[in-house]
Amino acid sequence: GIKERTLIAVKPDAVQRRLVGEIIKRFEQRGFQLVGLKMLQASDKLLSQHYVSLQRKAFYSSLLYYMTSGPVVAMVWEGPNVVRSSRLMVGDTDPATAAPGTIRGDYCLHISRNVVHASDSVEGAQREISLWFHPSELVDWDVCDQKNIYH
Ligand code: YYY
Ligand code: MG
Repeated sequence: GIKERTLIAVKPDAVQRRLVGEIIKRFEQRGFQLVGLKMLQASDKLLSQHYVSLQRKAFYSSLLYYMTSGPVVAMVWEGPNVVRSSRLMVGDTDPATAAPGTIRGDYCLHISRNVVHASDSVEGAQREISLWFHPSELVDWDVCDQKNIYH
């Protein structure tokens, strides 16, 4: 729906590489609406909940080490089909096969340092947003020129 929301996180490698503004810019310019934003040092507890489905993967411990190696910028973006559109904007999990023009296809080379997280389903997005944000941290606001973006 039009009020669909997703969790986007700028990972520690991208924060270190000063890509925060570039990543925010792409979602802003696409027309999506920012409804939550914070920088944090993510805890092992938060990341083990966030990546619960990957606990048995060989790369899991190195993934948690990387994701706790420095601050993350967590965001909630809202708009029509934002979950699917943001996955397309982010590109394939493996930057080696991410299309040029996507965030991963433009800014990284290796799957273990792939700069950004995007939720992969509407239900997954709701679960992840509730892990990363308290409801009071999300702002329900109206875009003044919405008629220019939504039909
Ligand atoms: O949703 P997405 O981030 O594109 O991929 P997931 O399959 O959910 O994996 C999460 C995260 O784990 C991925 O962004 C990088 C890392 N990872 C890895 O380091 N090596 C793999 N073979 C698969 C995933
Ligand atoms: Mg995923």
